[in-house]
Amino acid sequence: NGHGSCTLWFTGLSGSGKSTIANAVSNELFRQGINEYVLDGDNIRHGLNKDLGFSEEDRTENIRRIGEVAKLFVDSGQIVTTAFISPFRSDRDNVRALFAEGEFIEVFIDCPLEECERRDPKQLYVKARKGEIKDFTGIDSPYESPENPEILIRSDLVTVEESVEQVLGYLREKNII
Ligand code: GGZ
Repeated sequence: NGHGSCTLWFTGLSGSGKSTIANAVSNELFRQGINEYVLDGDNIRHGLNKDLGFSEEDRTENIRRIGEVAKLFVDSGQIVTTAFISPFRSDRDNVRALFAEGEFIEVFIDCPLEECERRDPKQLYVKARKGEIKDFTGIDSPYESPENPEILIRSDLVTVEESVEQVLGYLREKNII
């Protein structure tokens, strides 16, 4: 079908812009006629993973299953974009190990916690600060930043359009699209 396949694995805090940028990338790939799909909380946590919560064990299992699903998409020749916090480095590295060299592209949506908290579109940080939500990433549950992401986007400093161009530029440079 004229293009390569890979996983664009977005990781970052709640409110960092993962879903927004992932969906904007997806729209642009679709516009270019590329076979692509986005996995996010809406289609995974409400279905396949609706038995899982936000304990460390459940997050690890969440990411493990999503990794296996992403692998199926890549085997079928598509570009799959995933948008999950995926806070633990070891979980992300285990997913990376499922893929051939170059097929797993870690996209770190790097946004300071203060900015995520300022945005707080769903008022989840407010609730977490009050103790109404336990184990909230960045508040009372850890986020382990990627050490060597293939792509790093400072989403507090660049626009969504610039972020999309950064991702597409990478895919072109690697001759995936
Ligand atoms: C973090 C939580 C939590 C807790 C509910 N911690 O901003 P959102 O709402 O739309 O994105 C968050 C989403 C995180 O789910 P993931 O599957 O991406 O997490 S992980 O990769 O860690 O498994 C947030 C909402 O779910 N949410 N409770 N305690 N985010």
